Amino acid sequence: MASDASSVRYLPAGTRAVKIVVLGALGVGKTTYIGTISEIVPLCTDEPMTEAGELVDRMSDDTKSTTTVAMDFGRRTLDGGIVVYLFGAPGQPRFADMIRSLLDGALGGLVLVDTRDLGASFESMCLLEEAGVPYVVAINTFANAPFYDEEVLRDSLTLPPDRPLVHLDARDVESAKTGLITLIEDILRPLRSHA
Ligand SMILES: Nc1nc2c(ncn2[C@@H]2O[C@H](COP(=O)(O)OP(=O)(O)OP(=O)(O)O)[C@@H](O)[C@H]2O)c(=O)[nH]1
Ligand SMILES: [Mg+2]
Repeated sequence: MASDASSVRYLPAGTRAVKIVVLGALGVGKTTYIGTISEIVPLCTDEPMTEAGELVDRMSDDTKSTTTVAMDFGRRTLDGGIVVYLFGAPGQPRFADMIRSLLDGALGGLVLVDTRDLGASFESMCLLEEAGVPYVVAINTFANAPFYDEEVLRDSLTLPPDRPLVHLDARDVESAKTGLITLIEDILRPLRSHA
């Protein structure tokens, strides 16, 4: 089984499998992220977007032609043998019940954010807060998207100080891994402090 050179430090003995969910608004790069980081051929449930959703499924990139209709699934083995099972959520708020189901048993959530529409991220963050699942916010860098300082981002997203914020490119495996490792370390921190 492949293993990363990147390290997740101080793994408690016995931690071997972790379920995490990748969330975020429509078109922020969730499917791309899982496709980039997965060591297995990912399960992808994208289907063509039709005129029926034209008025409700709005996003910054109007050239996108498919959308996730159920979930994405991938797997990544990190250094130390920890196996991360990645579930990608659909982006439309009307699938909130589906996302709640995906969050069942999840140890963490990675919220991808496109700075062209920060407000669209609230839904994902609320679902995670409601489910009591710790999360990391990852700004997925798009070419035409505005750059904001961390202070402005935290303020705009009302992101609590204890929630990590990272920048990544969902198309680049090394960059994508920074988000995953930050999340796993955040999940494991309380376990380490009680070890
Ligand atoms: N520039 C840039 N484009 C990206 C990045 N990540 C994804 N894309 C592109 O953005 C588009 C949307 O990506 P998807 O991965 O389908 O987004 P999604 O969040 O899964 O979308 P839904 O399932 O419809 O909610 C695709 O055309 C990607 O090629 C990124 O980091 N930078
Ligand atoms: Mg998708």
